[in-house]
Amino acid sequence: MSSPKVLSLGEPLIQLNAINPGPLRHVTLFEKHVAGSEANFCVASVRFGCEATLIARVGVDEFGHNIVEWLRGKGVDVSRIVFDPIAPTGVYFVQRHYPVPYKSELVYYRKGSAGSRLNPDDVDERVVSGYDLLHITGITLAISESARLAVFKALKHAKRVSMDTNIRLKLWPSKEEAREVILRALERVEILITDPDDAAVLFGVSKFEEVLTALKGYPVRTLVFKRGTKGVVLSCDGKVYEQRAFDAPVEDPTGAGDALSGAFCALYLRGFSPLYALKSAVAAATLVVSVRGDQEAIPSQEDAERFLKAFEGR
Ligand code: KDG
Repeated sequence: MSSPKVLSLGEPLIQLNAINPGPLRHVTLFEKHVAGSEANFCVASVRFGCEATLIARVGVDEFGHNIVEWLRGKGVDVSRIVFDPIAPTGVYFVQRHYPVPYKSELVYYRKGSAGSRLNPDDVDERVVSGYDLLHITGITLAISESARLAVFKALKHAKRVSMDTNIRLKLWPSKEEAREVILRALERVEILITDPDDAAVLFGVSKFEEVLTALKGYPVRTLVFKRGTKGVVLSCDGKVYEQRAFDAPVEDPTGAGDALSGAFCALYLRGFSPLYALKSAVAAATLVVSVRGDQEAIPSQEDAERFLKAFEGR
């Protein structure tokens, strides 16, 4: 049987990750990585056995070439990434363990970037309808009006849709606008990935059962609810599954959610049981948390199994 095909659209970014924890003003060394939520999702879905394509724009600059060459090397189909001659590739910095230990803060330099110039002309409806799953995030809905229109165009033609709400408040003019736009997109979503903070913005509630109730009236059949150190709860066709978080050192949690979404959606599409997909996805997220960089430690399915075996009974 051929591998399921997933499609995503969003802004790939260059990440400059602080080598040392603490406030960025005192950091002298940064490590460069390729990142961006939707690019991370594509890499994770390839690692877990799907084919993945990213629709995006990057600048005609060294960082743009870096992103395209890296993603191609990771097995992502980059044929729909446009080199935009007008604007540069976006970058962001990661401040780690400050002011909250075990958390990271993202500092963006991306306004007017090539990635934010994504627009409906980049989305070919016949292409979208040829994929098994379209994955969208709240980030692409936030970065510009044209990127938002591109997402809504893709939504019209997608067979099945997954969405990670990924509300980055720094990117939205207001919580109200985030709420209104993301709830509009939710009308097409079958697999929803979210967390208590985003649920509070969207539905005014933050407990799993309350979110399930709030979702009545939307087409969501699968809810992946990330609760950080408390683990993940999954509701799938009316059944509830739970996976605790694994105890592992935290270097930088950035990107862990994307590894989780990509791994879960890939295994789910491939017909594995919801619990197996959930466990493997939490294993992938744990490995990403334990290093700097969003994509380097995303495991293969086989390595996720080795991880789970090592943790069994601990
Ligand atoms: O989920 C990780 C992403 O947040 C990170 O790679 C940067 O895409 C990014 C964003 O917009 O925050």
